[in-house]
Amino acid sequence: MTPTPTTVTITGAGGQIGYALLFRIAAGGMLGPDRPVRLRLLEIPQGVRAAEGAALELQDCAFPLLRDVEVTEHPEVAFDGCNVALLVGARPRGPGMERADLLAANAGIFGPQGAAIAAHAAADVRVVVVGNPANTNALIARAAAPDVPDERFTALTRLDHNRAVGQLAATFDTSAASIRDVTIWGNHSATQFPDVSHATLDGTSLTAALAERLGGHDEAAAWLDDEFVPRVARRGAEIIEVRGSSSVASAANAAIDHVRDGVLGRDAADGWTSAAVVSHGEYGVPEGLVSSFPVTIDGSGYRVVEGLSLDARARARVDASVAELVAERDAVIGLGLLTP
Ligand code: NAX
Repeated sequence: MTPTPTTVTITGAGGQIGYALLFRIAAGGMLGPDRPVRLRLLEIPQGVRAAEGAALELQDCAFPLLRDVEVTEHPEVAFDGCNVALLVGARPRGPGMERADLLAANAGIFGPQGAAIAAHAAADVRVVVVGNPANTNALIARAAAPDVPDERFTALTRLDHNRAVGQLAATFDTSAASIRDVTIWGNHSATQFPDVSHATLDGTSLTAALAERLGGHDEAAAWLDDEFVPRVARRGAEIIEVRGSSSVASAANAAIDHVRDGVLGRDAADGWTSAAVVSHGEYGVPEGLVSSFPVTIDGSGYRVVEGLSLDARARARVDASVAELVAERDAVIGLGLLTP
């Protein structure tokens, strides 16, 4: 029997990340080789032609798993029966735009999209917010959909996670598959904390291996603070500087990893990964914030890995990033766009 197609909605589908996502999703790279997909592409009027062009190219690929593609400007059409929503389209920061303007412009996008998801999506909908400021946009979408369970709303920090793993693999001259249990804590911003204190390299302590490689624990700590953490946190800026354009294929790849793990599950032997999920107070992160945590996957989606120790250095860094999330949330409340 042919499985029922999964409806995948992509907002901002006419943009760069949208273009990098669509073909991999239609080819089965996100939901596996057995699940047919229906694509719903949501755009604003300026982006519709680009999305329509991508839809023509999708047709020209003759993907066996692709059932149909619809381009629309209407959230209620885009989210009708949606099982997986990738919220990519967002308002970028324009010249002279203050942070409050940026938060307000995005609240005006993600609030109505959250409400449309609540009203029209399938009961099992799962949402990942990619568009920045991703954590707070997810918080706003989530607040507009109070009847949808918390765990269905997530924001993407998998790109930061993958960047951290990639840096470590290069440092140890090994495969990314050798590295496990790295964590991104906090906000998808320069304050994020890429944490390796529980990470392993081929099953043994990564920090011990680092100390051995760099000649001592102080040297390892200095490398983590002065090179690794800033490099991962500023990788987006580095890509723009070198490539002349922001991260696109790596961002799409991370979004696909995020959804695939959340929907299909993840081999326990592969350890945990990172995702921004709604806090229930874990690690002292205020309830309701969408913050990045170490996560595993169970039948209903992402679950925070609890009980990990945080030393004073880690605690201070997590607290700083969470303080930024609190400030973003409070700014949105101050603008009257979110009820406390
Ligand atoms: P583009 O500017 O290429 O594409 C954005 C698309 O969104 C445009 O086609 C635009 O018309 C559309 N759009 C804007 N408002 C919309 C709305 N209300 N409804 C539907 N569509 C709308 O940007 P792109 O490079 O694709 O990046 C998209 C977003 O991802 C940006 O906000 C970017 O900052 C964010 N990123 C997030 C990352 C993460 O790890 N969370 C990493 C990559 C990226 O920086």
